[in-house]
Amino acid sequence: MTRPTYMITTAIPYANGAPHIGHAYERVATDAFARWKRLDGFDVLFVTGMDEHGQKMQRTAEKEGLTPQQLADRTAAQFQHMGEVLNARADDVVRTTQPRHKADVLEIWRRMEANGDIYLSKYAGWYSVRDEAYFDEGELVEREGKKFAPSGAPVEWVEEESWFFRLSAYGERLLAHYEAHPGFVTPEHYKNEVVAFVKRGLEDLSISRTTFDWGIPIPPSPQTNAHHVCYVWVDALTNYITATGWLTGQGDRQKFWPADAHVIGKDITRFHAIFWPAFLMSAGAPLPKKIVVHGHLFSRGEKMSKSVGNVVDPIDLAQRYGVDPLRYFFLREISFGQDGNYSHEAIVNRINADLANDLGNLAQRSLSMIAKNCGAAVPKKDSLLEQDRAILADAAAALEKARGAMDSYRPDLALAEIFRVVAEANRYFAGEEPWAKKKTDPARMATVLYVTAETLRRLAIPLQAFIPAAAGALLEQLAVPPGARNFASAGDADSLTEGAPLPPPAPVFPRFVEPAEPE
Ligand code: ME8
Repeated sequence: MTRPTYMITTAIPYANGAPHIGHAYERVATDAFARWKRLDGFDVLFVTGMDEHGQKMQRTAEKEGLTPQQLADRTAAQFQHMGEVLNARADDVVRTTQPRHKADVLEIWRRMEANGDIYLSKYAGWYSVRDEAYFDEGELVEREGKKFAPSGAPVEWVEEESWFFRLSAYGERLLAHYEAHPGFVTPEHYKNEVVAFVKRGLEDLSISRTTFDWGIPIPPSPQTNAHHVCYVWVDALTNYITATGWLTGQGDRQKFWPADAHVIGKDITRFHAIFWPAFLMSAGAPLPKKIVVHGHLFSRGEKMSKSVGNVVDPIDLAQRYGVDPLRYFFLREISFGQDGNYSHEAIVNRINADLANDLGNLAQRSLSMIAKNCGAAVPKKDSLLEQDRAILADAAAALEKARGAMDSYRPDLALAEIFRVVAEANRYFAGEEPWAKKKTDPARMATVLYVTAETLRRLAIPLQAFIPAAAGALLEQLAVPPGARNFASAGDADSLTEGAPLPPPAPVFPRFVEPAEPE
């Protein structure tokens, strides 16, 4: 039987600087969605990439005394390292300087041109290099006599010959698409912004530049002698389809297009929900199914900035708190789709309250009792009482509720549901007092320990999407074989086998203890 496919992507970060916490957040969230679908039996393609062309790259490289390619190589290695450290490696990394990608960009260009959507003209207007975006006069904000993009980036006046894309022709079709596919942009409020922008009327988009050369060259045309390079957003957005070979009909990943979800931050919805679908419509390619928008992360409410000195290296955070605790913090603390805050206190609180106290203690207490009192094997259960059946049913239902939350791209709600049952299981364990029954009713003690261990198994299976190493370690301690750790094995039929030997227990979630002040 062929498994259903599922393709998910992150935005491709600009290759002009090291990864920051926003990149880490996006990568971890996308990884959790990808892992979830894999656990649920899908054939998953998880793609990330690097946005390596454009004026911003060229300028940063000049400042650092590197070639743009050297800068791109250095940054690509940093992002690869981040993916490894965060246990969030993608199946493919599309770098926009790769030959396979250049071929795809030329192909999408050719198709859009063949469709009559590309013409030569002159651009005169405002450009923000930091956003790599054009802005109308009306969108700019003025401060101290200077003009800035809505993002706060400076803008400069650009006047040059340019190839244009007939974006203005796509307004109605885009609105019809949003209407017919209500979940196309999620959450809803970002969709409303997109719809409002399209309704104000779309202007044609300049899609080539002549005043610098760090980009994909547009093939010569009898209409001009100027050397044009592709506008970096046409180039960058095309990465998603490059990963599948769909446009050029190459490779064995074509079945993954259209992508199921592009996960992006809120600052780039216009490019993903307006420009990209219009390019694809023009090129005769199917549109991605969903644009999944996340908010931005702030350090105690403040935007990260080099001048404020609050830019944190995600690798440092992973070393300080641990990879799974950091992943858990990102996914549980931030309402996906909203902006969020991070601080040392908030991270430590999540680690100690949820992971160490609730899940960690339950696992450790029950598993060490089993090791001591049940011959280091899965306990034998007696007949189940109502409360036993209730907690097992609750754990089974948590997977279904979490699946609903993950279908809506809400990892925070999925985790809230799983940890609600962790809290229930703690109450069950405390209420049943298995330690007190060791002498008086050993059969009941064994049953309670069995039920607790089985509840842990049911919860650890979905937790693998979020905290893969720790959940894996827990399943290891429960002697669940690797082939039985997916959602299809989470139910009654694959319950723990009584009498199966268990490895010695080890703590999975240590508490975070503040390092002692140096004397
Ligand atoms: O925009 N919190 O690259 P980028 C959360 N190259 N996410 C954040 C964030 C923050 N503080 N800051 C940025 C680009 N992001 C383009 C993308 S896609 C075809 C091209 C997110 O390196 C941001 O919203 O500036 C985006 O989704 C991603 O990080 C890469 O940002």
